[in-house]
Amino acid sequence: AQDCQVANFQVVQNFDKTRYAGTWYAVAKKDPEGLLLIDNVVAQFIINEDSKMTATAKGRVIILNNWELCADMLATSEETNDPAKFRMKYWGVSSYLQTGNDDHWVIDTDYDNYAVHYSCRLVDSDGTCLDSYSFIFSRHATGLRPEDQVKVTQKKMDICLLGKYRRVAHTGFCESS
Ligand code: DAO
Repeated sequence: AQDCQVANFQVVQNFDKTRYAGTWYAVAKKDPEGLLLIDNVVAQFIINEDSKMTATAKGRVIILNNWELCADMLATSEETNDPAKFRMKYWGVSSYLQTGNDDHWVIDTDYDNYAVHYSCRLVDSDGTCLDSYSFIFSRHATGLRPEDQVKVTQKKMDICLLGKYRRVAHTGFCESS
């Protein structure tokens, strides 16, 4: 049987946040309960002078049931004893957007092409995840190379989320706002 215990999920070894920095385009996403970012999702990780990682994320959202806009999110991070596992405290530039504080794990990345970014918000009593979200990131808005797709599919399986992702379109919605 497959091991879906969150605590046993493998993350990238010797994670190098400096190489992870820069722009990532979400090409696929597994949504959490009460999703926020729908599509046109672009994340930017920045390492500041005190070596701390911060992030911005943009994406199309729908709030108040039918109000569509481009969300501008900001996040700061807190390190843990595993460099590939950190906590991200995030909030919207506009007050009507979500705030939160989630565990963020970099499951896999080659830094130059792809990344599998995972967050479990709620661990069940049996150790599996009850509410998670995950981004498949690419350095290119056009998608992943076939050779990276193979690695990403394996990782989706490893974190028990194969078949749970949807494609994230990039239409330029957040470029004008
Ligand atoms: O879209 O429903 C959702 C969950 C996303 C939460 C927002 C996180 C934004 C800050 C983290 C940036 C790194 C991806």
